[in-house]
Amino acid sequence: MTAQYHVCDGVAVITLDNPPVNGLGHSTRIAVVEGMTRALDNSAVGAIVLTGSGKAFSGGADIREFGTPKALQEPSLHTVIEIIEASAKPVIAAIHAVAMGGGLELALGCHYRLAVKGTRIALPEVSLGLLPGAGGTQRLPRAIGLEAALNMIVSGKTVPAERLADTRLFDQLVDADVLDAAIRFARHIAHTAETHPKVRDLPVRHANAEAYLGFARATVAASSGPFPAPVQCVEAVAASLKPFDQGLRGERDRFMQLLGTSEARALRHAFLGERAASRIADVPAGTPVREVAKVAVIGAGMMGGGIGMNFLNAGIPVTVLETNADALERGVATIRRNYENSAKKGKLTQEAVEARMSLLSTTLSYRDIQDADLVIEAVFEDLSVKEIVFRTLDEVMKPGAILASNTSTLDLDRVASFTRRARDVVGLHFFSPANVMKLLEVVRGRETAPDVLATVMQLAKKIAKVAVVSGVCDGFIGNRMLEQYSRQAGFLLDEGALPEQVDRAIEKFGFAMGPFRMIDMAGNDIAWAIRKRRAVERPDFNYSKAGDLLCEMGRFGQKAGAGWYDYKAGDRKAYPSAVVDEMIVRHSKDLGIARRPISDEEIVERLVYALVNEGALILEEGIASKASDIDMVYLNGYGFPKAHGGPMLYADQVGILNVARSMRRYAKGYQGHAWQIACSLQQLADDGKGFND
Ligand code: 3H9
Repeated sequence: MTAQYHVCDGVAVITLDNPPVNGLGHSTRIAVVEGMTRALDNSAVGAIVLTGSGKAFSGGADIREFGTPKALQEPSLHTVIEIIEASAKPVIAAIHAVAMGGGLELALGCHYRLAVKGTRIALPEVSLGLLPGAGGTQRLPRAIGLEAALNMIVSGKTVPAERLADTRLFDQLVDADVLDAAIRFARHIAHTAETHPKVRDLPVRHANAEAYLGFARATVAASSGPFPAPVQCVEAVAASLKPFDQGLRGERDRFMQLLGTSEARALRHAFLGERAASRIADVPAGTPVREVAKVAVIGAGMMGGGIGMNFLNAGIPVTVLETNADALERGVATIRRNYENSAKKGKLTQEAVEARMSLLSTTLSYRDIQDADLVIEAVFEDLSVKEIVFRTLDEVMKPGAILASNTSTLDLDRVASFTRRARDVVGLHFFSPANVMKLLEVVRGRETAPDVLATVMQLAKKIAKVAVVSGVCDGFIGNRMLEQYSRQAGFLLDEGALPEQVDRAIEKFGFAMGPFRMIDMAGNDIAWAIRKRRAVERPDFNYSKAGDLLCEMGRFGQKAGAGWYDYKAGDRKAYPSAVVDEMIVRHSKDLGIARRPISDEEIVERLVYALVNEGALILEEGIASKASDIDMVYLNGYGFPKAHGGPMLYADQVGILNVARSMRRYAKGYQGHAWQIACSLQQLADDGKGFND
């Protein structure tokens, strides 16, 4: 049973019992209705208390049921709330920890609500591409006022219960033991009141509703990008000014409409995918973890400093090691400057800046880091440099310390082989700027121990990263796929496109930044060096030569004031460059290519499908264990548009058959050999399935 029922001295207590957060799935809804029926049928029961077990009152509708028939099966959440609201016996919600989404809507259907102070209250459906669909858009404005409700519903933000203490949302806030308080309240109310209040009967208050809604409509429409839900939230809340049942019907229609959108599917996928990424098939949930109370970072450059900040932010002491005092001083100054900037923007108090800086220490000697529980190397990306570092770490670090490399391309198993403790070695690939970017690729070596993996996955949560496990291969999940994407971008130039067109097309699709603006920021010289290495390692793996010609012109990107684009001093804006465009056109001529107009649609397909095909190979090889892991890498580390849910989900939404058909067409074109369609992708196309089915 996913809800328990017991009677205690004239009060029936229905306890939601559906871990982890009492999601209101089908079986829970049935169990609540059964509890209500028993309570209403029992003449010895005078009042009913509805509460939740474990770590939440309720986190809302069961997100995992969306997209399945169970989501809409009766009793729906509407029906459950209707039964509660219509009950002749008073129903009291006893709320603790979390009341979100459908959970809050359920509480709003009760006659009275008691909550523990500090309870997190939200209608966060908008973050899932939805609106509150079980009366929230109608009852919350009645309980807390139009404007406050609209703000909560459009932003999806969580507020502590105390902030709503003066509203009709709560009848009492208590310090602890809300169930006990609710039972006492229930006994009292059962004997003293004849009728019990319903939120639906309250008026919606606002001094100037029409003007306010006009303002809200305009601002929300301007800021919601490709997502339809925020605007729909405003309209649903606006309808709360109408008679209750009319508003409720409107809410239902809008909810159903949003539920089927690709944006809602993408956001749901992101929510569940982030959490699924932390589950590793052969590392069971209860695997013991190592304590990480002290961290050391080797290298005080931009990467090392950013990595260190993550731990300082989480209250974990960090020692940064460098080879010379100047580099250390510069590194510490950069960390302080970053914090001071956050303080200037009001994101941190000065005390918090000092508290974080006080956890930071520096050293030039490995002896001072030997008792760290985790050491992360962020030195120059060269195997011989890493070898020196890891041989030294093996000598000095205490037994059981986790030895991590921030390598983005090198073979982690080689790195581990420089030590006599390969089980303790793991890759922690942070993305720049490391204190900002959410993604952490956790690279699992051949011998990495399960408890090391479990420890770093848990630690990743503590430092607010989305951690995804990758096997060992060149570029791991993210950069390996990016290489195919970049290759296609280059080939498009050879055939007829210009950098600005490619960037514009993919940015219109929703990417934060197109490939040419991105590489100008990262440095064309870095990509050039990788291509030179590749030419030796894999001579069959070709690229457009336009990137090399660009580097030969000294156009290394923003840092050189010139790259694929022109840049002006003190301005990061990219200006199309006539010189570069000329070079590209000349290069096509030298290749004997008659340049052709290329549509934006082709640009998007070739770039995104190149990611998809490599993603499919990565799955086949077991480098990533599930398609959603790949999507989490791209959503959190590479600026893939959230509205599309990642390359693999996007392919599913387009239909794998259509994707494969386009790939076959491109395989017949210029540099068609780059389209070696992955067998697994072809198989899915043949079976009419998707990567995420
Ligand atoms: C809705 O209510 C629609 C209605 O308006 C209308 C219906 C008709 N369902 O985040 P955590 C799981 S839409 C199922 O790591 P935390 C989650 O997957 C819903 N499962 O923990 C994870 O599972 P696992 C509106 C859920 O303590 C585990 O719980 N509600 C749900 O950091 C722990 O999650 C929301 O959008 C759910 N609703 O945070 C609330 N929620 O361990 C979304 C969580 O197997 N949830 N899980 O990987 C949250 O914001 C946070 O999870 C919460 C707990 C604050 C509740």
